[in-house]
Order: sequence, then C-alpha cells, then structure tokens
Amino acid sequence: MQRTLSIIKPDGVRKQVIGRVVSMFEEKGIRVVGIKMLCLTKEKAMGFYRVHKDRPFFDSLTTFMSSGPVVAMVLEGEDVIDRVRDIMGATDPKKAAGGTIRNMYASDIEKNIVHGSDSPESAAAEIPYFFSEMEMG
Ligand code: IDP
Ligand code: MG
Repeated sequence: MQRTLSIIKPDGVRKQVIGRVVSMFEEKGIRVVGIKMLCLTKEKAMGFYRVHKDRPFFDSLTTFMSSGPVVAMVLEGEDVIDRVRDIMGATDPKKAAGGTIRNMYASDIEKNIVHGSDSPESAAAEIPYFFSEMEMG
C-alpha cells in the first residue's frame, strides 16, 4: 500500500469542483486518509515548490498557490502515486488526455486544478509538509 499527497489548487476550489475531483479518485478505489482546507502563505507555497525555485514561473506559481484556499489530501492505494498522476493528466491541460481532471477542468498550464506527488521520495517529503500522523486515518 502506498500514499501520496494531492492538492486541489485555488482554481479548483474557486470553480467548485472539490467534490468532483475527490470523486474521481474515490471512484477508482483510491482511499482518502487525510483531508483539510487551508490557505498557503506565499512562504509556505515557496517551500512546497522549492524544487522549482529557479524556474521562470516560480513567482507566479507561488502567488497563485497562495491566492485562496486549497484542499490538501493524503490518498492511499496500490500504486497510488502513478495512478493519481494518470487521473490528473498532463501538466498542460491542452496535452492532458480526455477524461482526466486537468483535461476537464483546467484552464492553463499554471492553473491546472490539482497537484499529485511525482515519486515515492516526493510523497515522503510532501505528506508531512501538510499532515501530522494524528491527521491521517
Ligand atoms: P506537475 O504539477 O504536473 O507535477 P510540475 O512540472 O511539477 O508539474 O510543475 C509544478 C506546477 O508548476 C504545475 O502543476 C503548474 O501549476 C506550474 N507550471 C509548470 N510548468 C509551468 C509553465 O511552463 N508555466 C507556468 N506554470 C507552470
Ligand atoms: Mg510536479
């Protein structure tokens, strides 16, 4: 059994697709073991995306991520890291396969509705960035 961190970004909360995004994971048998709404400060967003700190979109991305509430989730299942990435679709919604979250709901490459850890190493770092042991079922 594997765990991953997913975030419904501020555009997903604004577009009122929290329930639909959670359903897309649950319908595939993925279990929600932790969930909460929170507002990231610019600093907390910068820490979360620090691997991208030298990319040209870093300032815009972290401003966007701190522009409104997000929903952070810990998801559990077999091979859940890759399965969540498949359900999300490609980073650029124009390239995201039909039926994926980003294909259906995202407006551009930055405001792309959802985050999912990309490897066991990032999941192991990202889950405790948001959740304590007590906050996970
Ligand atoms: P991922 O979310 O699919 O793993 P990453 O390459 O890790 O994509 O990028 C992190 C986030 O940074 C993306 O989800 C998106 O919000 C934003 N981003 C990535 N590439 C670009 C870009 O070229 N322009 C603007 N924002 C970008
Ligand atoms: Mg990534």
